Amino acid sequence: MTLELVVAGESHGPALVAVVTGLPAGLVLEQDAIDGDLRRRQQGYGRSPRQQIETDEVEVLAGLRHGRTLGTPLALVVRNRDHANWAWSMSPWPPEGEPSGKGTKAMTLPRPGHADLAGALKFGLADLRDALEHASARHTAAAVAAGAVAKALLAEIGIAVAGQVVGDDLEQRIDAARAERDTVGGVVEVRARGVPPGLGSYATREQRLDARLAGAVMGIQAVKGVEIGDGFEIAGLRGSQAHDEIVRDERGLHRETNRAGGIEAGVSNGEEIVVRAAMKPLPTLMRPLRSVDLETGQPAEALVERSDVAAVEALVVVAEAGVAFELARAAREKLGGDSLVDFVNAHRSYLERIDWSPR
Ligand code: EPS
Repeated sequence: MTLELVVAGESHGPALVAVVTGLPAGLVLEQDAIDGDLRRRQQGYGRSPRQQIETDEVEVLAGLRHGRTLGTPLALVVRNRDHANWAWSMSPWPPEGEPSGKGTKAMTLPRPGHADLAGALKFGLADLRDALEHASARHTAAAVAAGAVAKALLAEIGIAVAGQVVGDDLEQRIDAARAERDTVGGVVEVRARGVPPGLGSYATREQRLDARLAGAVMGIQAVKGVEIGDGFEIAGLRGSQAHDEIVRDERGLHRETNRAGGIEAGVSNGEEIVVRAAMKPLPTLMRPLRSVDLETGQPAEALVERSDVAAVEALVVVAEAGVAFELARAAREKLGGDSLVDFVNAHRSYLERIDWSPR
């Protein structure tokens, strides 16, 4: 039993669609909790005017009845309100009538750092819009909706996932960059409390929880680095300083430090899971970098279009969703169960066997 997620959707298409399979039956979902995370993702300093057009809300098309999962594929939809302005350009079927609205001209000026050039070459595209639309970070709205579902499942076994921006100078950096028509990135941290020892496995590379979380977070648009625990700092320490000594108390076997970020040998060790992600500065620049016009082959400046100065605070919510989904997936693999009751009971009896309780 495992959890899977597929997201379909283009940034200016009609909607984003997330399909989640592998949920147990009987999980209660709260629309407000999902919409709350969607709203958090839209907020944050440095976002583009696009966020004033969108009011992201989840619609459920399948897999839920009267607020409870059915144990069948769950289909979540987040509509793109901006699609109304792109209806001709982003029409799924050949558009009728004269071109109108936004995006009617082919894009041929790839932006360094965006999907434009790699996508055009890989898929043989003449209009870069065919590459950037699905690659766009707009897509993360649907992943956040799925992540909120994963959080609801994790809450049933006492796991809570929360993130924050690392560093306190983000707003100043954004103001300074905006004044110079530039962009910034940043670092975010996600922590998961209540994760029992034993999620993930060293049996194969694919099962290692640290590799899976790194993949989940690196798979988010604009993330270029991932760290588990004190990952990079540990490299410069001695072994005697780098590891977390084992002690026994009334909660079972625990650690007094957590340099490993809650994972050893690809398996959760019962301490808080700590994942950090480094986000690159966004690639759509109001003072564009050098590029080449793919239509003429001549040097040119990269495309300039509406964009964010930063989306670091949005990444907090998206990274929470990625970590939550992967932890929920690992928990489904470990605990199984077609109904939520089976899943929760399996968790309880496992904790009894290992004599462990969360901090
Ligand atoms: C993005 C470009 C901008 C961002 C978008 C990601 O979109 P637009 O071109 O419509 O202004 O706003 O992010 C979102 C729409 C969102 O909801 O996060 C990009 O090129 O990746």
